[in-house]
Amino acid sequence: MTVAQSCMKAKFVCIQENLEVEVSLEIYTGATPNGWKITIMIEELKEAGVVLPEVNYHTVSLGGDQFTDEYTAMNPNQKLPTIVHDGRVIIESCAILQYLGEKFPSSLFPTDDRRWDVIPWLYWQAANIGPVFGNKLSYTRYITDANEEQKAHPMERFGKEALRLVSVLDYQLARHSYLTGDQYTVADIATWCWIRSYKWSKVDITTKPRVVDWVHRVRARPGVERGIGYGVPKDEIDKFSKERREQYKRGGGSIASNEALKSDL
Ligand SMILES: N[C@@H](CCC(=O)N[C@@H](CS)C(=O)NCC(=O)O)C(=O)O
Repeated sequence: MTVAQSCMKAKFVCIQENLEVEVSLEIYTGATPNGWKITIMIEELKEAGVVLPEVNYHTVSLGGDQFTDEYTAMNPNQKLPTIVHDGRVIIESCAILQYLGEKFPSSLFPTDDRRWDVIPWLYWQAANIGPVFGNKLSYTRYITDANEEQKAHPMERFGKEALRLVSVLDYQLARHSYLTGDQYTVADIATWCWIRSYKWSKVDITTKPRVVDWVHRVRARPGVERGIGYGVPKDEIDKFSKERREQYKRGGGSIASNEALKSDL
């Protein structure tokens, strides 16, 4: 759906004399760690009792939807997710989490000064966990245009750095129940989406029982259960079938190859 079409779907409701504009939330996402951040957030907001506008999902297939002119007009970075709300396009998963947290207040994102306990850890996820776990995963599972010798250095580099980040998470969890304090927030959602698939990226978190416990505690939340199911059959949420692993390998392989990198749009 184009941005213009999305905007046309906006619902206008007139309350008393004031014209209050209630616009739908258009979410462009997919079954990937960055995509699930948003589907989980929506379900967690519902769990928190927040009344949301109409939510419309649009699946972005990474087989090429991200490169279409329509999608690029919304998200020049050509990655998912993207949302459109109230005439505004927001890109970058963590910025979207912050936006939703601010627009639809709940305990997931403090709107007072305590937001500064959370925002730096959202940045930490975006700048560290996402890229490092993403690269570790690519070298472990996807990249086919490099041989084992060529892969050895980045594998060691991203493998060690991923473990260091897990120990940062463990340090935080030694002091409180969740990443930024005793309250579960958007920072947990963002980080959990990458850490929970540690077996797929082959980052051994099992030496950190607190981290493993946090992975299970977050997984047990009903909002997470529903959000993480986006684009995946229920019986494959925690363990992909052989066919899905092959499908992810093929898709990941073409995205991670140097061929896929363009020097301009
Ligand atoms: N920093 C971005 C990263 C987004 C990202 O890398 N998304 C992946 C899916 S998890 C993607 O769209 N990949 C497609 C591609 O690289 O062509 C965010 O957090 O939104």
